[in-house]
Amino acid sequence: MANTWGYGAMTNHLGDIQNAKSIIIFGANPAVNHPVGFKNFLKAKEHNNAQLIVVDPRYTRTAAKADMYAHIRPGTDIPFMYGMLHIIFKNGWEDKDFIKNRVYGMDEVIKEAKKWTPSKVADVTGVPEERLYQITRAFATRKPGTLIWAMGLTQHSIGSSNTRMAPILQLALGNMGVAGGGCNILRGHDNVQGATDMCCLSHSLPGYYGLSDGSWKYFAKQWGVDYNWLKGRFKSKKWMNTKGFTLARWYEGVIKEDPIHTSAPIKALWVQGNGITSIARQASVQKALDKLDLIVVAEPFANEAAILTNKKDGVYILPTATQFENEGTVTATNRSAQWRSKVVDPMYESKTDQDIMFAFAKKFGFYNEFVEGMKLRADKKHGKLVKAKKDFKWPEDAVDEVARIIKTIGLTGWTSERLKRHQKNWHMFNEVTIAGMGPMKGEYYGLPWPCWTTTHSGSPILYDINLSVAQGGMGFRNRFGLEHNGVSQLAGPEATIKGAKVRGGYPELHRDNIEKVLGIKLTPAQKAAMGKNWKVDISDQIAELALKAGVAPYGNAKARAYVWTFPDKIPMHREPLHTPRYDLAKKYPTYKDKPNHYRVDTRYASVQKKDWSKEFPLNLVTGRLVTHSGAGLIERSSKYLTKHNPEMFCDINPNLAMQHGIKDGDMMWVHSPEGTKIKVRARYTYSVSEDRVFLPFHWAGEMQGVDLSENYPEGTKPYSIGEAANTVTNYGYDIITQIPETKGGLCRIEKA
Ligand SMILES: Nc1nc2c(c(=O)[nH]1)N[C@H]1C(S)=C(S)[C@@H](COP(=O)(O)OP(=O)(O)OC[C@H]3O[C@@H](n4cnc5c(=O)[nH]c(N)nc54)[C@H](O)[C@@H]3O)O[C@H]1N2
Ligand SMILES: Nc1nc2c(c(=O)[nH]1)N[C@H]1C(S)=C(S)[C@@H](COP(=O)(O)OP(=O)(O)OC[C@H]3O[C@@H](n4cnc5c(=O)[nH]c(N)nc54)[C@H](O)[C@@H]3O)O[C@H]1N2
Ligand SMILES: [Mo]
Repeated sequence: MANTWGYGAMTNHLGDIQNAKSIIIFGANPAVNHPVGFKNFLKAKEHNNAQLIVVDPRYTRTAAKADMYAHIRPGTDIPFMYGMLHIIFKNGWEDKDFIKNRVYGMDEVIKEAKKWTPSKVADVTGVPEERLYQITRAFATRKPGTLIWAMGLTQHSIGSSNTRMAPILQLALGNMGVAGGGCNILRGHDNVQGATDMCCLSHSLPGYYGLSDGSWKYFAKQWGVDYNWLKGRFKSKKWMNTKGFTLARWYEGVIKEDPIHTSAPIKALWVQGNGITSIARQASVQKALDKLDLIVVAEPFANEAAILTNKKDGVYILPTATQFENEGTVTATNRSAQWRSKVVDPMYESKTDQDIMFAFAKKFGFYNEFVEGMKLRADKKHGKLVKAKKDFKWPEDAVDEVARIIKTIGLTGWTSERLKRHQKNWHMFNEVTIAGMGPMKGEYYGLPWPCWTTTHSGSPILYDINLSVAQGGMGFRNRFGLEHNGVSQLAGPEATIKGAKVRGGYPELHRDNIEKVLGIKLTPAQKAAMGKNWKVDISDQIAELALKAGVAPYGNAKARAYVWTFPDKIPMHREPLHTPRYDLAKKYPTYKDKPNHYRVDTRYASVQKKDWSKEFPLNLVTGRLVTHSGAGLIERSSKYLTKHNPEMFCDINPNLAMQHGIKDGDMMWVHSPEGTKIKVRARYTYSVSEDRVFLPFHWAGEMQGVDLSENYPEGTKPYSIGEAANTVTNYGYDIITQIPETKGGLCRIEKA
């Protein structure tokens, strides 16, 4: 099970942050979580005197390096950003030309921003008016400015609105599509972007192709399997086009705490590369694990899913090789690919992830279908697939298959041959621009997507119309039709991409409009070979002809500030399901309960109808430590890293602690509205205020005061075990993505 908690990649890249004159960080702590990349932030300060602004409910190590810091109440970033927009529009600091030519729906945003006066913002967010004004002025007047976010914005019931709000702020300032600007989402694991792009998710096919008949048929062709065979893998056709459960709530499919909508309950769990103890609401996860018929964990350590469960049989741990014992590509946070070489052969009896999957496919009788796509090549001239070889070579043929199929985000140029060349020449690229030199001239490091053709440079900065498409320029994608409410969705006449034959905006290209849009005439042979649109064009002619005309195949449209298909057309503030300001929940209520979302009903209003803050008055913030990662098993299995953080703890303000008679180093209980509790050591710090506590989520192996040591197979127990923060994280899920509200809950504390 791969997982993708963040969403959105960097529009620019880490080196480009050095070009920024101002940097605003919402809910990210790169000094701790991206410490190597953080050097670029510090260089921007040193070289450009860039103003570093941090918005975080805790005074973090990143905040310690900042010029300005806003101590925000968790879950109130939307009011904060509307407050910024309020001041921006009032002072005329917005980029009017950019908005006119490249943005749809800003009027609605302006209307909403008017309501968020600084005094109102101060009341909701806890950030004083003067601080909001200082920050806004610094960010709006020192351009270009880059906007950074990570999990502090996403892990909320309004996470998807948060991640729309931030780009709106950048669109208003015209900070998109420029060096030193952009929305730069710092992603998590080294390959979380790759996992997302390959859609290790339940709602889409690889490359974000939707669950539609057209996509399935395209993939059947590209995989070299019969469409009907694929269909036959599902209970019925309906389920083929229906989203599955999310990682966040797979357990509902077993224990059905909320009503589910599926063809059959889940009976077996296969875990490959996820901690499981990193999922919110561990008590429910534990119940589900106990109830399963079968649990298989394929990974390098004794995954603590197998420890958490009380199940005594039907649990298998398959020793899996690490990245150092394997070869292939990964995708970085800025959409660029990296070839990774094997350091040593798989040790002991472990097998690589792909060999485990191959063995699985053999056992279940679909091995031939599973690997067939790697043996095919595109006959571009005829727009057909041909079988090129009897057997495949791993990983080259897998990489080439991805390049051949995934056109939506432009992976066509990511051939194994090119990516290996980048690895060999990684010293031939500029750190700040990632442009190649010497033999790598004309290419950007890792060919950041979209990399439209097998000779394209890659695109280091998305949506830059001042760069030719051949050098990585492009407009916004035309994804949502030509017009809405009578307003054109295409970019305005002044937003012509540099060197393009087509003036201003134009629609995404398909077989039926390409002649008209590009002003060309296709030969009958060209037409016959061409796919229906640029996303399924095996001949790659649409992309190649587009590039010849200096345009990107996906069109040149306006960015949407107003999304007519979402529950909130423009981002709206809604209080977390468990809020310490119940007075505001009435004014800014959450959503209505949502039926059948990723196969499970999700509660919103029915949770918020109770004032939980009476019993649970403290905000619960969870996050990361520099010495540990994710579920923490890897680091807790290291003697040396364990020494730095030997024990699970709770960061607590001394004044709050004293109210409960908790001394520094005492054991304390943290209770949650779920009726669960954890016992952890108190750590005094002023980095959290008296109204909130912080828990790292890197521990497992204890459950509500119970030590689970006995469940570790001999010799596998890590040097440190502890309570999981996720035993007390609250119910609550994002309305679009179902990311858990692990940064927006409440708790109560007590001396243990
Ligand atoms: N409360 C709270 N919970 C959170 C978060 C939070 O901020 N607060 N953050 C969330 C986020 S953003 C994320 S990404 C998740 C992270 O949570 P997880 O993804 O669960 O974290 P990891 O520990 O990185 O888990 C990866 C597992 O993969 C194993 N592994 C490593 N290399 C390989 C390999 O090559 N092959 C295989 N098969 N396995 C391998 C590791 O041993 C480890 O057990 O946690 C989420 N949970
Ligand atoms: N050392 C280390 N590095 C890591 C990881 C790790 O586990 N350890 N994990 C990797 C992964 S998978 C990911 S996704 C990234 C995550 O990287 P980050 O997102 O930086 O990680 P977090 O510490 O979970 O959260 C960041 C900050 O969000 C703040 N925050 C919480 N709620 C809010 C809010 O409502 N508003 C605002 N503005 N801020 C809020 C928290 O106080 C915290 O300081 O890190 C990656 N890097
Ligand atoms: Mo993550």
